[in-house]
Amino acid sequence: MKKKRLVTSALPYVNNIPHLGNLLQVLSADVFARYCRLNGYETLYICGTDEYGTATETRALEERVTPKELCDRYHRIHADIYDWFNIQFDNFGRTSTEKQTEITQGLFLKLEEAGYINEKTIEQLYSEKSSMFLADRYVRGTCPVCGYEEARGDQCENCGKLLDPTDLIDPRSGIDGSVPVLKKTKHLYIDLPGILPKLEQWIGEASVRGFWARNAVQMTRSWIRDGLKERCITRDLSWGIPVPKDGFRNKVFYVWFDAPIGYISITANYTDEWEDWWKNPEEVELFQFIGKDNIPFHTVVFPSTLLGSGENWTMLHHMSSSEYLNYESGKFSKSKGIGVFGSDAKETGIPADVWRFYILYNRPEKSDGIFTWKDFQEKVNSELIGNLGNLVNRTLSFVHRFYDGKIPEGGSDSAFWEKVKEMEGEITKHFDRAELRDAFRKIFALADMGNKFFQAGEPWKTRTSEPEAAARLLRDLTYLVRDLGILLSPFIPAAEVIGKWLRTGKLSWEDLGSLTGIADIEKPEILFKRLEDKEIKTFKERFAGSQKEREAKEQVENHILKVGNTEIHVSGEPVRTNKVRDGEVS
Ligand code: B3M
Ligand code: ZN
Repeated sequence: MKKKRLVTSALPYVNNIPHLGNLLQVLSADVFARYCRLNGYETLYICGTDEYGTATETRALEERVTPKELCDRYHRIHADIYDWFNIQFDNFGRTSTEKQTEITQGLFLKLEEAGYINEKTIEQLYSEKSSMFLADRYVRGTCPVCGYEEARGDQCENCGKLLDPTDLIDPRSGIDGSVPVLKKTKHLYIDLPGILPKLEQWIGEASVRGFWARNAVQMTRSWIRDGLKERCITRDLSWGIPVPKDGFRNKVFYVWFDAPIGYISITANYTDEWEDWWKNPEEVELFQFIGKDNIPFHTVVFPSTLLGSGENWTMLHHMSSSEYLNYESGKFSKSKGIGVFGSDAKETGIPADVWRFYILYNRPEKSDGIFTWKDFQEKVNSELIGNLGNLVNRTLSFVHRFYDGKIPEGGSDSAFWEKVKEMEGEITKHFDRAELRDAFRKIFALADMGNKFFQAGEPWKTRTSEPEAAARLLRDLTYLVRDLGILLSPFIPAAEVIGKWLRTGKLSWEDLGSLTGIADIEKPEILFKRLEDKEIKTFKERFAGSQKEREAKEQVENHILKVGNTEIHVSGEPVRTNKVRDGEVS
């Protein structure tokens, strides 16, 4: 029996517009889920926005809106961008829902019942002016190491040293500038060391059975080796899930405690049968796609929550944790606004599938990857167009033109098909292990083999000199083109058009390698357009520097002044109000 496949990608925070590095997760999971559906697995792909926490609350303060309004706005932006990239979620939900509260509180109560929740009193910096405890990063002061005066309580951005807020010299509140005082407060901790024996046993088995990515195994091991400590799961905030326990009712759960539970609640908001997915480890395999910075939360913290609850949860099967995708010479950065953002990609006029092609062709699986405009152009022109597009086009055009669109009758080249089937088997194996980059590259190798076969067969000559050989060649190649359409469609949904040209109806993985089912074809069109030097040069300039710099440039060029959240033409007329953007908003 084929197990059902539950696919998730990391739930993006709502306080920013996603850049290509973030898109990588959502896109990878989409490719995998599309593959699973095509290959007959009952599949559910779940994602959504991660909405609670300090970052949202502060951002809302800055933008002078409520956290809820902020989340509504960014949830839409995320949903629209993913929609443009043709991401086929079964549900793209959010964490700020009733169900999330219900399930999170339920898990907490189970953990408490099992004895895995401890209470501790700690001293924390408190702003009397705002009547609030300050999250570490909202305490500012002078770094004790390098003397930088704007150091944050969790880390000095100047010298990189990790800090405790109480280490800062002359600490002050980053929210209101007042001098904070130390005040005693009680917090709840999840007893990770207590759960550790169960966790270790589970990791030992699951990491092998689910062939976790190498970085996931290494990082998980080193976290445990460095000694698991109890983790605080409560915060003094209002934007979050209330803690259902006397003495803590004015606190909420820490965002990383509730965020992964979002996968479950987003499913529950989608279907009442959610337990068939999440409490069904016998029949369901959970595949999770995340960036490497989120590994321990998915392999240690979240599994501990589930194991500690004593309930029968569906646990992580395969962990697909990608490396970073860098931009030109530096890092993509949401906070600095560097790189190409989801919204920018759309504005270039380059189709979503071309972006999908390059991001996935370059998917950083074993080491960090890099996005450069030059490489983007080269790969698109040589592989997507020069190799794949060329084979599809020359084959189908030839059939259309010289065989009147009818697939020529005749045998097939068995040596060729043996090789094709061998490669298709390998590609399917890569897909099943979520080795998407390897799968993708091998598909292009298959197209390359097709091109060489075409070239060597010289059908433009043999069509008259050896008509049977030419007919066999074109027949073989047309079926290869169909296979390529199937294999590629999870990556590039536009490839589904190949099925339409071949008039085959909906294709599935089972059609791979088969030599029946095509009778006559439509006239093919060009799949993708080349990227020209001139446009690449323009994009490179347009997307240089940070979003803020670009915006300033644009404003100067357009004579726009920005006042608060409203942009005003120097003529005095407001042009865009409340435009959401990355980086600082007034
Ligand atoms: N929101 C971090 C991020 O967006 C965090 C992931 C949550 S996954 C449950 O990168
Ligand atoms: Zn410093």
